[in-house]
Amino acid sequence: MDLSINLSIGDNLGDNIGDNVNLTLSDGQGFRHVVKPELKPMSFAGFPKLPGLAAADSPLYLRNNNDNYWFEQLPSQLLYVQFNDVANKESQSLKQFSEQIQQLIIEGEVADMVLDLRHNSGGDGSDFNGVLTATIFDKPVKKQTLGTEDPVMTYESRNAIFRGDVSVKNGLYEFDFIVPKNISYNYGDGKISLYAISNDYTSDASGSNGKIKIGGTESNSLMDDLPPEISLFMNDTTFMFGGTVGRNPILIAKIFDENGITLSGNEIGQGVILTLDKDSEIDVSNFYQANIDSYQSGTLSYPLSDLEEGTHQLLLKVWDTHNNSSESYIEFVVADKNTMYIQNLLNYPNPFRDETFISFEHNRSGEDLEITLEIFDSYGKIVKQISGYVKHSDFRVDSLKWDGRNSSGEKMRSGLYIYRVFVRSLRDGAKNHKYDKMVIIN
Ligand SMILES: [Ca+2]
Repeated sequence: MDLSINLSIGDNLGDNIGDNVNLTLSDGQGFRHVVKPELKPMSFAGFPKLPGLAAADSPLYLRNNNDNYWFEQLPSQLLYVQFNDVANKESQSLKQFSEQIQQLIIEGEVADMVLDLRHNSGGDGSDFNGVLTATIFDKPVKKQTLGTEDPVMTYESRNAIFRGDVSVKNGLYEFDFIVPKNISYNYGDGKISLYAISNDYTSDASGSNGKIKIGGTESNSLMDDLPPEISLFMNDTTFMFGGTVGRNPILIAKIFDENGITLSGNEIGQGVILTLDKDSEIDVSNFYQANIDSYQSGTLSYPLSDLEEGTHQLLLKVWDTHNNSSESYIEFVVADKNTMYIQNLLNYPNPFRDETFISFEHNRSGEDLEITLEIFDSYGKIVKQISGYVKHSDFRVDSLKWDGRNSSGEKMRSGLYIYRVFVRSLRDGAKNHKYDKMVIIN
């Protein structure tokens, strides 16, 4: 049932307002009921004011919690002491405060004492166990914006020298790192930033110091001619070169160097530099993290987004702290999940004499596939066709075999042959095919 309410007010809101206000109720069947409400004049003299609160004393333990320390003498010679922070006050040093309390005790003014530490967050952290992330920054440098959209602006920034995780055991931690050769050599204030979180994620801690001296060169530094080792993957470390991914894959780089790597440099291009499809270089150093308790090995996880379908090339360049660099290259294919994609088609052995096995990978694992293998001679004439089905196909299909005989069972001569694999999904009919060549040696 539709029910609507319509309130209409006449144009003249004068003394006769009661004649002009109608409340109409109507339903979907056209039933209407009009109510003329009885109106009363009203005047507004502002919102009511709350009565003033009585000045009541807070309980003792909630008073002056921001004060580092204070006391109050209570009846029956009870001394209440709240001790919130071990830090001197301007008005009274901690030493003076404790002397004052001592004096009260000596003078016999105090029979009992309550020492309230409930607002004291202190302690030495010896019960803290977790992971600490440390970042070391070089001295600040002045940089300028490009000024392509807005006027050129000068700003200060710091290059990170090291970023890594270290385990905290009973409140204690230590970590090593190598200062890269490419820092600016003048002495100045570097910065160390620390953040720790406990193993059970219930507490954290942080701190920084912007007064650590960084600069100069080390003449006795260890020799290092070995560039960093890099292994590239897409999404996870089971990825194979040339594999298929979706449109938003994550680049994973496992990196090792005996002396650690350089995160970013004063020289353009010294850092962890990514080049996608031979396009411009991107400094992705901020996405690198040294492995826990190690300055030598670490992982880069860099999300790529909105990639076009097709084959992409990716190059990653990494510098160690001794100015040795290395590059690693990977190719991958971005495919729409609605298309059938075939990759890594090959036959083994090749060349072959008696039989060869054909294998390929695709993006439709788990689906039922119809597969047709066709063999052509070097003139393009079809010599053999083999068809079959694969139920719940794996990512890789390697069950196709050819014995080198044509459809009449005759052994084919030595030479080059072309084969085509045609794959169709029985789920949605998506299909594709791929050619390659094989050689028979008799
Ligand atoms: Ca090295």
